[in-house]
Amino acid sequence: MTAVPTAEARPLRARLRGGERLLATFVKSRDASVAEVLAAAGYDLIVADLEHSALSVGDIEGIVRACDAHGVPVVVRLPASALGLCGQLLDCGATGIQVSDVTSAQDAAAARAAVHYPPVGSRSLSLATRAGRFGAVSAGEHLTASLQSTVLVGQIESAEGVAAVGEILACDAFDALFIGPSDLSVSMGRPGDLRHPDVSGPIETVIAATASHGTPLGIFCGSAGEARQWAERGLTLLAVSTDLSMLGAAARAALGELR
Ligand code: 3PY
Ligand code: MG
Repeated sequence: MTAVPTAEARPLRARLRGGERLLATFVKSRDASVAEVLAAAGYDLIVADLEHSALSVGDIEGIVRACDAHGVPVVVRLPASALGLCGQLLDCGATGIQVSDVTSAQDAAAARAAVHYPPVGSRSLSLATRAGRFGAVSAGEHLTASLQSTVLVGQIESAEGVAAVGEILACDAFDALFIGPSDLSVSMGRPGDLRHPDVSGPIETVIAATASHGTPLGIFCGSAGEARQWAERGLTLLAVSTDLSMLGAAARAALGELR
């Protein structure tokens, strides 16, 4: 049983941990119809972006509801400074949390504490929530389902995070790590130059560390072609573009043809 009233056929966490290739995209638009369009298109999961957007917790509830109708789970990406929102977001029915810029074992432990109930973490319990089926499940059922199905992803996107990837993996807090190439390129002093060895070298370090630890790895991809290349390298969680990037690209392409 899953923690939320969802049509999700096979729990995302099992698919992720099983090394299944998962195709995602980021959603930043506040209109849940946009997430619904993407869910209907067949993405394996939607990453709702609470770091680089105007989305609020209330928007996430609408996005989760829209995606539930298509059996598509929602993972919410947020900065570590917003870990206090994890309980509310999971109560809304989000399947997981993706924390940006994890740089230490302490960061990993804080993320785990924020998303899990005691004794694993410190999430507060209420069953008067979507996740608690508004009281239609017992506390015990909800706690068991949450522990089994809540997904936690940690982003590695700074020199500090790459240097600490071994200690982060050793915490076993995350179901997957996820490379943020843009921030990593800035952190390495090569903004936007993702192919520079100062950026590609650290990416290789993370690929090697996760492979030897047996932890699935994801990455943000600007295009389907990029995603294909990373898939060939064994990365399994492939987040391709964002709702707003896709809209902007389609709009510019149409204008380019007509002008
Ligand atoms: C980055 O590239 O920095 C990201 O966070 C992508 O999600
Ligand atoms: Mg980033």
